[in-house]
Amino acid sequence: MKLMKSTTSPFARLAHMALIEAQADFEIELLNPWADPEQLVELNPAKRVPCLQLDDGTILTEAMVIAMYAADIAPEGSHLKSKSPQDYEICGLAFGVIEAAVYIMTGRKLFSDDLAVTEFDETHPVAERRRETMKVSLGRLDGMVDRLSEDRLGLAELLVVDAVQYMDFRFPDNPWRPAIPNLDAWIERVGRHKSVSETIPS
Ligand SMILES: N[C@@H](CCC(=O)N[C@@H](CS)C(=O)NCC(=O)O)C(=O)O
Repeated sequence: MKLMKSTTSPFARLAHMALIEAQADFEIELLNPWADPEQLVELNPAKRVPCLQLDDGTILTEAMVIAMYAADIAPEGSHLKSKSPQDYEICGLAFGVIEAAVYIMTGRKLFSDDLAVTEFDETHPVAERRRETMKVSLGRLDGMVDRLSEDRLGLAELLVVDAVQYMDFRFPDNPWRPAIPNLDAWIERVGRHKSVSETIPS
């Protein structure tokens, strides 16, 4: 199977990390979705990454759908298969952080077509709202670190890594970054996993 992704997308990263944790056999096609590459547009009407083409031609879109599929094909005992309401609580918070961060980047694109220009962040009340979401959610997640495993990565663990590292990738040295010492220390420790180290946003 083939995963279409970009190196920056946290949604695509979730799909990629989950497929690695599922020990799936897949290849990667790197592309820029904003450039409307033919192969992506043909397969995914949303023109977005991630997009996973299975060997029988089935097309899976949307990060959480691909993560669910990864959990289905993962070997018995994989942490991807262990899902509790407490895990889902973490998943929801972390996914919300990712969505809020991407929302701000999309706002920048709408304002100036330049992701480096921060006028949207500085002037639009919705940007402030999304920043608040990131701050509060990350603060809550910091208090939930003892629920996260260091040795076995499931959906909750992958989403938390993805959320924190995407925030740091897109908003480096930002003055509003909340203090999340527990999460920072935990991420340092899980960096040894292939699903984390081989998918760092760039
Ligand atoms: N809801 C989708 C969001 C995917 C998404 O927004 N991907 C972005 C990259 S971070 C993209 O491909 N953007 C191109 C576009 O919006 O046209 C998911 O969960 O997979």
